[in-house]
Amino acid sequence: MELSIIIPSFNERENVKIISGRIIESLKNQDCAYEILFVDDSKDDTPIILEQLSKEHSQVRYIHRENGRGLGTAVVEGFNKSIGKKIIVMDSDLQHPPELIPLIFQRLKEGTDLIIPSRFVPGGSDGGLNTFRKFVSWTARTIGRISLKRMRNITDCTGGYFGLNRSILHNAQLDPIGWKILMEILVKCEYKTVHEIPYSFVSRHAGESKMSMKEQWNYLKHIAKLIWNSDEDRRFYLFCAIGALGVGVNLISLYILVNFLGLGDLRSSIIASFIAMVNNYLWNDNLTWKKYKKKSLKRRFFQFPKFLIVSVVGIGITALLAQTASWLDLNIFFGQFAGIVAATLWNFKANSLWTWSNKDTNESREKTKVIVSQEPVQLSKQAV
Ligand SMILES: Nc1nc2c(ncn2[C@@H]2O[C@H](COP(=O)(O)OP(=O)(O)O)[C@@H](O)[C@H]2O)c(=O)[nH]1
Ligand SMILES: [Mg+2]
Repeated sequence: MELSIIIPSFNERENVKIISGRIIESLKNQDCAYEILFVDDSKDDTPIILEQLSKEHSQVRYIHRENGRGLGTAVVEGFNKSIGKKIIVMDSDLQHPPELIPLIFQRLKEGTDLIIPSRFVPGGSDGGLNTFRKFVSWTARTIGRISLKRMRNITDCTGGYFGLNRSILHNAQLDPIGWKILMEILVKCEYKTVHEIPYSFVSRHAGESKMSMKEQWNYLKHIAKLIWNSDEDRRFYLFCAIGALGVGVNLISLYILVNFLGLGDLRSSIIASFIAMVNNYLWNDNLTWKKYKKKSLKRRFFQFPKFLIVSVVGIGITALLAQTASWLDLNIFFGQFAGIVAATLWNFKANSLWTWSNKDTNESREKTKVIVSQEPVQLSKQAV
């Protein structure tokens, strides 16, 4: 089987027949064997309609789960029970135009691993949500894109419409909390190419949205879990947390040195900073880059000096930005804050590549580099 179209459904009695008809119509000129697999958790009579549909059309199949456990697990169940080499996932309420399926399928056949129809690339539109839902959706997407590196270049990383090559699922343990299965795939699967295609997200055809506050909360829990599961993201947040801890250690040390040991201000400040750097170094060595612990004594010996050099350059970057702000007559706190952000990024990158390089460990550094592309604007007319 070349293609499986997986459709999660929950109380979609008015929609399942129409979406099946539109999919069959859109694929009628394609010479391809495909299946439409509904994974249904409905409490209404949707399963009865699905049963009729599966009798009328040989392409339509469905699984009905009595005690369904949400949208994400429904899609994973669809992955496990479908047989197509290529997979397309879409909602059942017709907010995702089935007429885009041939183009998604075409791009998959051309060899792209993951295709994401996007509302937010030129030619796409997000007309199907009201202003409040648009705002909630934008906030959720922004939080996701800031939090997870793999989502940063993807404009529509929280949508429910996407296509993929089944092979990218092979080594991934998918265990989504809640709805955003695409996020789970983006973070956990091994893929090389992602391609976004513009499309217009329209209003639901019939029935009601099942989005709820609980799902928004699940989304945040899902992001936290993915950060913990993703080596590259977890390292960055651990590094930031240790940096924040270091500020505390620095201030407490300064207090002790000045008040209890009676050292002068300048000497106390320098020693306190040094203690904080040792503190940060030890935490990072044993936690953040634990996997990259150096085995050779010589490399270990040079590691702390490397960490110090990186930190000193970081302090220089902060000072430079603070000074620039003051030259430009901007608030010094603004400059210092921008400097801290820039220095944190520098420190993380430099420590990652230099201080804790993977030269004498067997760990390969990061996952494969991912190339993200978008459909050229002139082709956007094909989007519906
Ligand atoms: N199988 C299954 N599908 C669900 C569940 N919750 C929502 N869906 C389906 O997921 C899709 C998206 O849900 P929808 O309510 O339209 O959310 P919205 O588009 O964000 O307003 C629709 O096709 C729903 O029928 C669930 O618990 N199980
Ligand atoms: Mg919907």
